[in-house]
Amino acid sequence: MTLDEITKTLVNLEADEITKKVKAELDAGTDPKKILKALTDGMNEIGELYEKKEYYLTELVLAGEMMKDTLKILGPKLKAEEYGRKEKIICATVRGDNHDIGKNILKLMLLSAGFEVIDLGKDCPENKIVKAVKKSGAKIVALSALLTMTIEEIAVVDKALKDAGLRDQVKLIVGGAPLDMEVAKKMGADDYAADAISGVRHIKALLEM
Ligand code: B12
Repeated sequence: MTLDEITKTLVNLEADEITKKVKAELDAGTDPKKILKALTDGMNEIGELYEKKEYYLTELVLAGEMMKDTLKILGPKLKAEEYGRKEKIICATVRGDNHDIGKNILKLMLLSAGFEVIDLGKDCPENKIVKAVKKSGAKIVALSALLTMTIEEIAVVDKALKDAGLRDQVKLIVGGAPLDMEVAKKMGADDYAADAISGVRHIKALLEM
């Protein structure tokens, strides 16, 4: 079996097959990060099919569920690589936005790099983020925004952190399909990364590690 097959199984929405194939690939000794990349490629393809109106919302929901099932299996494998750096990172998807697959992948990559992750989930209001920063002393807030409509929520979080006098102690990094560095900065973020792997690299740089 190849990693291509994993991508295809996801794109073809073979829900009964995907976890079996991921398990088989892990048993064969494949790097879990490579499997994750194959799945992410599949989700991107599914996004394109949705844009072309070949797939509809039902397909998106099913793909999301399949992806979640595979992350349950891959998560512990990625965690096993942990080497014990315990900086805290707060992760959340902004208010109004229920897309959490990208955020969950970032979380897994951060865990596998040895960070402690405080996951505030999806559709997360700014006051919950402010409270978590206060309580944890985290130096990084990593936000995901997938909808054009929810980009503004980044600015809302930036302002809430400023109002609480916490903005100087945290760096705000954002990601998600509708964003780029320019938009991210306009919304008050300190940084942007296009994918979870470079996201971890950027976070390390923000922490000057
Ligand atoms: C799966 C999906 C869904 C699933 C989400 C399941 C889930 N639990 O997440 C469901 C079916 C629920 C859904 C619902 C909707 N969706 Co939708 N969805 C998608 C789809 C196909 C894939 C998103 C995804 O998971 N991609 C795979 C992950 C791995 O990629 P990612 O999220 O971009 O994350 C990567 C990077 O961006 C980055 N990253 C992400 N976050 C962060 C954060 C940081 C800090 C860093 C550093 C990096 C980083 O790292 C990740 C991994 O490398 C996209 C299409 C697309 N091309 O993005 C549409 C898309 C985002 N959805 C869209 C829409 C319109 C909707 C709905 C409004 C549809 C509707 N009519 O109801 C609803 C909105 C619900 C809501 N309030 O949130 C539009 C948004 C258009 C826009 N620009 O606003 C898109 C772009 C599809 C389209 N072309 O029309 N959706």
